[in-house]
Amino acid sequence: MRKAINSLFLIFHFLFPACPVRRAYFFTPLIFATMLKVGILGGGQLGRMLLQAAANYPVETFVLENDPECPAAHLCHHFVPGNIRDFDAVYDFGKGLDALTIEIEHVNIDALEKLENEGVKIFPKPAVLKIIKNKILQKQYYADNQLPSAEYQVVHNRTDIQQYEYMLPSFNKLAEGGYDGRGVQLIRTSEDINKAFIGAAILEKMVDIKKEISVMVAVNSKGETAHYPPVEMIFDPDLNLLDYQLCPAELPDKILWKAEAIALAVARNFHSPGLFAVEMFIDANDDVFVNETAPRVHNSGHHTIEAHYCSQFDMLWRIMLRYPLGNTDAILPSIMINIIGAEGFNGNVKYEGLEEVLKLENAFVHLYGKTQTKPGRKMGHVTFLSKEKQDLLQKSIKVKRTLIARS
Ligand code: AIR
Repeated sequence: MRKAINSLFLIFHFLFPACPVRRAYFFTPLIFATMLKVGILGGGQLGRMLLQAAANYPVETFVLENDPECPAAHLCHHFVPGNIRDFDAVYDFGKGLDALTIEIEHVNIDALEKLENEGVKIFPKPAVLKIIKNKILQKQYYADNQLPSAEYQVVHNRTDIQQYEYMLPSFNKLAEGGYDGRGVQLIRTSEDINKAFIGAAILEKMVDIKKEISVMVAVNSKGETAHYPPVEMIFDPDLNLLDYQLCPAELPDKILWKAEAIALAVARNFHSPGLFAVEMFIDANDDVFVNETAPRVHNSGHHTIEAHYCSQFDMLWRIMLRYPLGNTDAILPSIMINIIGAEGFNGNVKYEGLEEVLKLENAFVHLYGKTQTKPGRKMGHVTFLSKEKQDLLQKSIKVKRTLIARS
């Protein structure tokens, strides 16, 4: 039977070499187990870790990114220099490929739509990227799907914000372009209204946050899902960047079930295969609110590399290559600490304290290969596994004090 299908595809391939389904995407991995060509838009640390996982699969990898020295450049089969925001660069990059994914949202979605129409599989679908890339559309999506999210208004300047003074304290978030804390600011009182962003943005009522968690959901092309246990995120209040993250989050069952149900609904309603990190708040009344969703591998899933049977990166390859979804269970509880460029240092990076951290039991160190450090830049992360929460917390404090990315 398999031989017969193989022959049919070979005949089809030679008769219609230009047909968009010529690479027989749907059947190739199952029958031929040949090398599919998969491209990644962006070459930062997320791309790098995705490529580390790709090494286990029959896949030929391509990266599009401006900087030939970026973290992912030396781990792919083919590095293509180019701007991920540029239509022609993305279209030319993607047109010979079987599938594409992103490791940062700021990509040219029009080019991805054209590629999708021509038969290239995009993870996630460009329609989802359009919603997520724009915070106004993203908030609208939660409202349309009855998914709880903090009250908000669309604003463009300080005059708009003045109308909603009753909502303060609120966050002013640019609709497009921000990431890792950029493009987000707190408008605490009417005095802060002066600093309002000019341009399409939202004003989002501040939630009285008790806990911030994230649930990673995997959706395959058949619509099957798998989700990872929630992680608890602790942010650096000054940089608005993830400081460290515990897994599993400590939650009463009722909140855990609520959060998992919401995360699954967020991911399923996109009707797209892919990996989705659903970030949520739990407030003082134990209500759960969706904060935002990342349609890709995510910082809140780094611990899965060592602490879970199937890592988030492995999972995305399983989805893209049409293999069964992996096991999301934890092997052991874990903590993950981001190594962030130290304040006051700009330039060629040097890591202080690396040896000391490597001496710690069950430390898994990931340095991203960025040559230049600057304050607040994500330079690496460290994961620890342990049954004891106290042990995890102590080790994370030690890492924060010891491992410094400076110039
Ligand atoms: N990234 C994407 N969205 C949010 C984050 N943190 C990752 C991606 C991207 C990299 O951060 O991997 O390529 C960019 O990092 P940097 O330090 O060059 O700005």
